Amino acid sequence: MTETRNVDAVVVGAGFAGLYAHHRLRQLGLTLQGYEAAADVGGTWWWNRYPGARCDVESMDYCYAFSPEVEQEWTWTERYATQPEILRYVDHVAERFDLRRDIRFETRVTAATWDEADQRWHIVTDRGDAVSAQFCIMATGCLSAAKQPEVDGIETFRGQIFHTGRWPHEGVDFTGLRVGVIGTGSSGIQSIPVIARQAAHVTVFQRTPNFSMPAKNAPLDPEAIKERKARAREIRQAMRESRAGVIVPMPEQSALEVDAEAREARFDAAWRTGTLYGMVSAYNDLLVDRDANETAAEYVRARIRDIVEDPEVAERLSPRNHPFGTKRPCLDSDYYGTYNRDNVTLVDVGSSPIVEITQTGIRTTSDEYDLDAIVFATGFDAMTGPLLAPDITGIGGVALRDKWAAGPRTYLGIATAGFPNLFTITGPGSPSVLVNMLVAIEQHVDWVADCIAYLRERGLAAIDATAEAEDAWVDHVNEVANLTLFPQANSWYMGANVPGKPRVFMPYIGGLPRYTKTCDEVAADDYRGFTLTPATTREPERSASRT
Ligand code: N01
Repeated sequence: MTETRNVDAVVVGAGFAGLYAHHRLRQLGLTLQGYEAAADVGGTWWWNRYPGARCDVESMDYCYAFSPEVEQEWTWTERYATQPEILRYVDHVAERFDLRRDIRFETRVTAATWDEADQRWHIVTDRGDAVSAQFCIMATGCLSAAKQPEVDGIETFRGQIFHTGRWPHEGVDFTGLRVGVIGTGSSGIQSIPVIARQAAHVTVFQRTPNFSMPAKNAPLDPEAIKERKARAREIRQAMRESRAGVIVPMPEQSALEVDAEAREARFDAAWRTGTLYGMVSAYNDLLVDRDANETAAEYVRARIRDIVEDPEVAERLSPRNHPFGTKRPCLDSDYYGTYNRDNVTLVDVGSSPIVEITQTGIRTTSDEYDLDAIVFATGFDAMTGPLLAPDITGIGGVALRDKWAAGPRTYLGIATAGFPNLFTITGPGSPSVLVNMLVAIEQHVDWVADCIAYLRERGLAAIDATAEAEDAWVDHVNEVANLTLFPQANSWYMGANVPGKPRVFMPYIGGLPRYTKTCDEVAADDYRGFTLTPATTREPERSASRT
């Protein structure tokens, strides 16, 4: 039988969140054990190596700020960093702070059980590790549980099969092959143009068209880098105070207050910025008013018609069943233009669904397509998938899977009642995927580290969200979401991409500054809405049910 090791904290995951958690918790003097399913650091950037993979948040924004030294010594080369460059950056940070030291790679946490007697988590892995820890930090990422489509016959296909989120490290040569790509979210939209330049033919199986804007990626100007480094601290602070964790001008005007000509000019300027946020924030009501939203949606459709030569293909590519921006929009490099190539075919599997994968290709309700390779760009069981993959069991033997059967329930997206000392970095109910993840990650990890320091200074064994505080937070998350158009889309934000998953808008859409202020106030008020348990007794010191 494996001997159980004792540490202060287990950190699950070694992406941006897990690595920063190691850094902060080590600074507090905690003993740590990290686990990571991948063979090395990087999280989502370790796995997502598909052709064309790059970040759609600007590289100089999508990086850590905890170290002014790293900020000065690291120099990004492109406006939007490629996946290999991001991985080099992660490696640099991991090396510089010796962050791999406590991490066991190629090891997946399979279960975490809270022991009420010793007030600790007991964690086991698929490699037979058994460890006991006072704290369990789930830094498992929001988009890390890759989702295969629910299609029959995958195992019968005689060609090669890939998932964008599990791409082979040695790369894939599509030269001369007939490739089918299923899915037109960010991963499909980034990879299709690159695959099309190599393959003999690409057939895109599109269920729902998405809104995409040109990234206008380019090498970074050395002067811009210099200027940015000089103002790095001030800019990062402004990012923290911005709604989406990136600096975006907040418009005062409604899209419906201005005439069509003025609107067109504003959208033209937004389109030219080559940013995700430019179009979405061109007017203040695009995400809350369907008529206002339709002006932006129609603008993008008009750009698709401008680019795509075949009007029927342009129409098939034009999103019509969800408001603009309510499924995550994409940034692309020549996505729509790719459909002008002779070797690219767009198949609408929204109207003629895929029936099965056969030995030789894909059969839809109306046709059959012969293929040598199939790429699943079908996304992820987002946000809750990675947290529900291990068997997590809290007070009274309650399984997290059961507690969240009707959708995730958290307090501040960072804790869930009945699971003491379990912290979910960028968990459901926090801004996470709606904002610059790097800013969200640092805010969460800092909050957790400060909370752990608070507990240790006072000799407290455990912290647990109260059910009242959690209920109030869940109500607030839903209330804010329902003020927007987001719940109208069948998006992964809503769990709609996974059959049987509860339809709940998972991230917190109230904006980063408001969220951070709430977290800070909770902490300043001696962790309002949490129950704190002293080490010497199993009775709660006080039951703080104020929310
Ligand atoms: O996944 P997705 P993704 N039959 O869920 C389709 C981040 N990201 O990997 O919309 C047919 O967006 C599905 O169709 P539908 C970013 O946050 C960032 O592309 O469900 N089709 C959809 O078209 C992003 O939003 C970056 O009807 C099926 C597609 O597959 C998130 O990750 C890069 C199907 C999945 O799109 C996820 O992006 C990449 C089926 N059975 C990702 N099942 C950057 O930073 C699914 N689909 C640039």
